[in-house]
Amino acid sequence: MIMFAIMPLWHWKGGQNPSGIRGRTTPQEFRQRTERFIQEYQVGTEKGIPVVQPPPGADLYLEASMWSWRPVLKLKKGASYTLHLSSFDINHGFSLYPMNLNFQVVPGYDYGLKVMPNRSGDLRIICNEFCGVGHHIMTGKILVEE
Ligand SMILES: [Cu+2]
Repeated sequence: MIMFAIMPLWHWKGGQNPSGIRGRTTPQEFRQRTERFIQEYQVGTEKGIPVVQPPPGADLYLEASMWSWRPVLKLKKGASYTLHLSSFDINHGFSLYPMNLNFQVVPGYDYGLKVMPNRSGDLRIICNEFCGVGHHIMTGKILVEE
């Protein structure tokens, strides 16, 4: 019974489960939103993927689709953002390397996470949900600057 009581308590007190903002969307709607976000903040391209540099506090849109993450995000260390994740086609998994962060990315759902990068460098996004023949090449990038 103690363990049973600890489970919900740990969700609020444990600090390891971010309470995200979950909303409904459609793949088309989320793609349009992502494209608008890219148009607004694009600063370059990397291997055909747009690189965006939004200001601190901005809403970030990251779309997973077979087999890429779009766009590449350039963020500031210590600034807070809301990261919106969704998929265009099937279920994918967002895993941030080398940090211990894992989220399901599901089509039709917009999962908003409050994020604040606490180290600078080059972070890789890896898909951790098997999604077909291109699964192993499905990597994305988040660049964090000082
Ligand atoms: Cu995938």
